Amino acid sequence: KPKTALPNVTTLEEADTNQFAQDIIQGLSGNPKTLSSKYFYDGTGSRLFQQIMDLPEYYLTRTETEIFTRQQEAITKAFCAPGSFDLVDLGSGDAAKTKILLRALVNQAVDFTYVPIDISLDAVQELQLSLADELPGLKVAPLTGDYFEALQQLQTQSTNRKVLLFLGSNIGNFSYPEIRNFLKNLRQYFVAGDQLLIGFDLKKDPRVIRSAYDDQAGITAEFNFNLLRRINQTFNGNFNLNHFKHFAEYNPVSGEMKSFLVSTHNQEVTLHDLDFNFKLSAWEAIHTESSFKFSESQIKELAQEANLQTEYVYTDSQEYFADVLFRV
Ligand code: AVJ
Repeated sequence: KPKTALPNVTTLEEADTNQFAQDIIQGLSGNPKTLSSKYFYDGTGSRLFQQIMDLPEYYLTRTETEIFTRQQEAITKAFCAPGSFDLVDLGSGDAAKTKILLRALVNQAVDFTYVPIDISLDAVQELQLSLADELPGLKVAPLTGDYFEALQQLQTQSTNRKVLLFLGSNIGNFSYPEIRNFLKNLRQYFVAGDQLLIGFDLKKDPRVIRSAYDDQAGITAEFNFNLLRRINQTFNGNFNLNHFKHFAEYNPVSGEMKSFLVSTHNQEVTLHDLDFNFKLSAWEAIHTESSFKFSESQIKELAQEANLQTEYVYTDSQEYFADVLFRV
């Protein structure tokens, strides 16, 4: 793996490709077949996700942007206690929404360090360049890699109070057990007084939700297919992208939005570098992503179980999305 990081990006040691290989073999050997959505985000995947965020159907980004635009003062005031802090942005991506808060904090001359963490090195580097340009006074200490490895790294380099952002409904990619586990694991990196701002996509008209994951322009389908392209590239595979269909389905009872790649033929796929091959029947589906939607009471219940205090629930005018501020 090349380490072309800008000087102050910390690239975490990567057993990453091994993990990727292991996860893929396991997921494609199972029944039903699965691939983890965390592998969507290579350079191409990150760029496709940026296009998704601009789609008319993809309301999530617009609604969270509305929340931050209208309530930036209240939100940033709520972060500020005496003394400096680290604003840790888990899964920062292009940080378009975070920048609204960053600008507000910089304008208030608040002393803090911005710590973007992303699985995509490309995304972190692009972000770093854009921040140097747009907010030259800002202190930035980026990290890339697995969330918890990055947080561990942060432990060793800073003892500041933490305000952790987990925006954009990234938490929706976790199942309930995974969320419980995630919040429990996070606790190890926090002390009393630290805060978390988590973006949750709320339950709403199921058709609105479904169309956000099956847009007219087909960008979400491209995003889903890119996972196969990435696997082909990384492991010398022969997935034929023309032999799959993107399919997305929302279950309003569980709040689970599921995306699939459905095989249109009986086919056999080989990942040469892994010495791995497997069969797909006609119309067999690979489950590639779950994006959970929540009610406010479900959010509060999760917080209670994790022993987090719910400080404030910020929502948009349509109540499509909620950014919830918790205190440890
Ligand atoms: C980045 C996980 C928030 O689940 O809505 C967008 C990813 N997948 N369209 C989401 C995604 C398909 C997105 N998150």
